[in-house]
Amino acid sequence: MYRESNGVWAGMVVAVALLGAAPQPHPGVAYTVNVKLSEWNVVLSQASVAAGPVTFVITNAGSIPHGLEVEGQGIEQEIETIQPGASDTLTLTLKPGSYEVYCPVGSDSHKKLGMDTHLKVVSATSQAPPAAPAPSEMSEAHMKAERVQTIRVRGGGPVIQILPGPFPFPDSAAPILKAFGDEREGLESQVKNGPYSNNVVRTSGSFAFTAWDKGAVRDSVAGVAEFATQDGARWKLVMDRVQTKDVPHHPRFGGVIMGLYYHGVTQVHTPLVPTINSAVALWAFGHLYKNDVLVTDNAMVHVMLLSRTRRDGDFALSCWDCSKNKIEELQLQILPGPGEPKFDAPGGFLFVNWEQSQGR
Ligand SMILES: [Cu+2]
Repeated sequence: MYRESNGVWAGMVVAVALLGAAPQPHPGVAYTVNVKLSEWNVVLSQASVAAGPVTFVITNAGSIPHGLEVEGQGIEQEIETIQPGASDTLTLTLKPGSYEVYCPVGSDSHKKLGMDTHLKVVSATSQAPPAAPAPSEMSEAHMKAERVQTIRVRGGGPVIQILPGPFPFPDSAAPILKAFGDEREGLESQVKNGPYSNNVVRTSGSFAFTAWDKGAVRDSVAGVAEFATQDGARWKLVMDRVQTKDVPHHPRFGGVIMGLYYHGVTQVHTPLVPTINSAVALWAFGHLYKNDVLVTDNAMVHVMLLSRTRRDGDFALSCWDCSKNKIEELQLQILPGPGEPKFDAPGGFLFVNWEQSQGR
């Protein structure tokens, strides 16, 4: 405690030495707050400023487009989305109070992934704000890690297998595909013959799992899916551990995340699924068996309980923004593990939906 006090005083001495009478603003001169955007953080150069004009100098240091919104005390202002490597500025006159500073891209999905912080604005005539650093990413991650949420999901209703075929919304996805850089080529081939098609067959099966969202890296999952495919094969998947490795467009949220808007226009995960709201999304490794014979212990699994995307009857994809639909579609996607051969199934992957599912 004594050491910390010393640290604060040392900081204030430095701040006063550098800024003279700071933080009293010079008339007409705006404070500058540098803002660094990346996946998935908003880092401010300082946690507090004096009231008055404030210029945010915003840099996108990430690898996908981001934006910035400042909200509080009756103010709600945002910049246009900026591309990776680009910068922009936003000048606002701020009254004392607390402001939320976040990325609004993707119906707040980037915010939910962690691109959210706060700026404190203090009265210009009061004492100097301490030159405290912005809250560290570590401490925020630590706070998030304290919350544990559990969801139990059971598949129900019609079971369908989705076979490779053309993606029905290529025009809607085209502008978004541009932002996907190196991944674009692979995605464009999926537009022609991928797993988000209307090439659907009815099948049968069961799927139930429990997932725990424990914050940064301690999530877990346990569950079993059993289903038949079009060719009559019987598949069984046992999930017992999550995948946690993030790549820019494919954050895996420590394995499990609940209540997120993503896909489509959100710039999170593939744009080749309509924009949806998910009760739970998870990435896992699984043990996969075909007709009781082990295929792999490292199957790559993506599961979502999401707002409905497909039509009754023929199960064609029926919306581009499906985020307001009822959350009852349970998607199971299984791909071979890293370096493993494709599955003996159409397209080399398994994609099965339970159309009327429940989570609690
Ligand atoms: Cu963002």
